[in-house]
Amino acid sequence: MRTQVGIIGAGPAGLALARMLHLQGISSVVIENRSRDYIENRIRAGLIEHWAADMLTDIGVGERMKREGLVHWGTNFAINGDIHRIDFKALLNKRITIYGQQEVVKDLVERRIADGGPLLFEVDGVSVHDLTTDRPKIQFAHEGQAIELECDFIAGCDGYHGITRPSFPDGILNVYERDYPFGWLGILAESPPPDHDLIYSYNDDGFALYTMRSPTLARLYLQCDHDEHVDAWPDARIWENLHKRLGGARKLQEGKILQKGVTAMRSFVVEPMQYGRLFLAGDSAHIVPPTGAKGMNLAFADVVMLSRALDGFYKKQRTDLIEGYSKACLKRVWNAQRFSWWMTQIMHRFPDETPFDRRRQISDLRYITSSEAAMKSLAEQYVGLPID
Ligand code: RFL
Ligand code: PHB
Repeated sequence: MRTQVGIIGAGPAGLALARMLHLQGISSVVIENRSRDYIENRIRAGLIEHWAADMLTDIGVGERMKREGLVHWGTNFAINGDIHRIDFKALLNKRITIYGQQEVVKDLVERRIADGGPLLFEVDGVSVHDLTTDRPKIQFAHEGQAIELECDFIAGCDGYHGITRPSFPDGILNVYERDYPFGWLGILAESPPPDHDLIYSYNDDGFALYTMRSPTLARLYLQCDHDEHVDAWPDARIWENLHKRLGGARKLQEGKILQKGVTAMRSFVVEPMQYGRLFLAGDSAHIVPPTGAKGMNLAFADVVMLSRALDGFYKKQRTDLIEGYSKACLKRVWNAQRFSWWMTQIMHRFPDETPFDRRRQISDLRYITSSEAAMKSLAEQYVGLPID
């Protein structure tokens, strides 16, 4: 088997890259180790930045998002029940869109199939070879058959637990990371969202986030212990904490809980994001804590850069964009890392915090919800910096 770009992983990064390359007339093969059903139903991110929603429309996968996505021109911060809205429209004339990651994935899979594929699910034993030659290879098994895929380039879009990052030779990667001493318990509930916009709630009982998937479906998150099991959170405990941590800012209606999960909070970056002809994109190269809602958006930003670099290589024989890929991505990655870390550290309770820290957090929150300059700076980061 032979293709121009071998793409490992059918998450937002891999699938969006495949579509961009298709539009540029560059061939690719996408391989995914899970089933189609699994990747289309994995509940994760929900917030799409301003430029990313435009990009999805530009590449022809924005139609359902335009119909079903919930557009927000602002967001709320509650400080122990005292609610403040940051008005993105007035400050920047920009918006964010709430549309489930699994819906984006469904739209991209449908598009890929309509484009004629190939998109292979449930592949096994994936490994990469000859990365420093101009004919790198991916070996894997599919439907019981051993396959060697010869490529010009390989895109490692296989997420944090994938195989491409560990395939870098020893000594190449610098790792930068920080773990946080808490996690997020996330639920999906048949409950109307408590406000039209999201509410980030700072509370003495711990952080909570009130977001949504539709006018009748709430997506709700509670700060919980680092290694907590969902069994420690029966429904009654969840609702009690969700009411308490909203601090009376809004009323929350209880409803059936459809899904529960705990997510660890981590900041993680590897440098460089490339080795020979292997390029990492998305979660395979970096993880942000979800407080800033940047993970999927960064994955999209990486593949915009990669598709441009590959376009330059094939159409104009340019190698500078390919060589500069990692550097170009890391600028945005570190900006998003800083923002996500900052949002995380002003909103959460920390086990080693002092009364000084709590007062400092509140002071930060008061500033970003009252000063126009501070609100504008936060809004600019939150809706996402333009890709150029
Ligand atoms: P993915 O989505 O993990 O996709 C990687 C794909 O690679 C496959 N794979 C392999 N395939 C072949 N061979 C192998 N050896 C393979 N190993 C793995 C996997 O099965 C998978 O299909 O990475 P990608 O494409 O880089 O996308 C990144 C995003 O998924 C991630 O950053 C976001 O979900 C993070 N995130 C959020 N991001 C946002 O932009 N906005 C948000 O509001 C937001 N909220 C969140 C989040 C993540 C969360 N969790 C659960 C981690 C909220 C939560 C709770
Ligand atoms: C979500 O809707 O799942 C979501 C929104 C904003 C975040 C994190 C998650 O910061």
